[in-house]
Amino acid sequence: MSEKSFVMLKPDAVSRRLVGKILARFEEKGLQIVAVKLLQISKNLAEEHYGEHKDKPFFNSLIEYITSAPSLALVIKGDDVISVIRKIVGATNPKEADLGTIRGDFAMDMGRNIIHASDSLESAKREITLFFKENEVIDYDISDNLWIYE
Ligand code: IDP
Repeated sequence: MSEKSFVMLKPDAVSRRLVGKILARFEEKGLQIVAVKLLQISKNLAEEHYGEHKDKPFFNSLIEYITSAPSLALVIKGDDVISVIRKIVGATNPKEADLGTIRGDFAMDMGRNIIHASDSLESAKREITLFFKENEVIDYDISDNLWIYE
């Protein structure tokens, strides 16, 4: 069964013009973009999205970074999409992320790690609802899914 994840290209990814390269990795893998939105995240939205980290020492700098310039919010669909995307994205610390992952190939610093991806189906649901209205997620089928899935 196809599941959905929330993915966000953070301000450094957009400002460094890496959007095309990053989206190509998801598309080439066989995943499907079902929603996309360029937005400058407000302080309120950033604080809600990262609510679980509010007591961490890096929280304020994280909010400042995420709200500093436009981000690209996405919903991506596919089988086992949460774990497949987390593998493509790589470890939180880009210096430790494997080469071949997005963070491993494009980033250097925890505080500039260029991309967010949901860590569970539960958080995906919460994050999709935070960033998108129901009618902004387009649940279409494409015929080449037959060449991607058995
Ligand atoms: P994740 O993005 O890989 O799921 P989380 O632990 O949920 O990692 O942290 C959320 C975000 O907070 C990270 O992507 C990163 O931008 C930032 N962050 C996490 N730990 C640190 C830190 O130690 N210093 C600076 N930023 C951090």
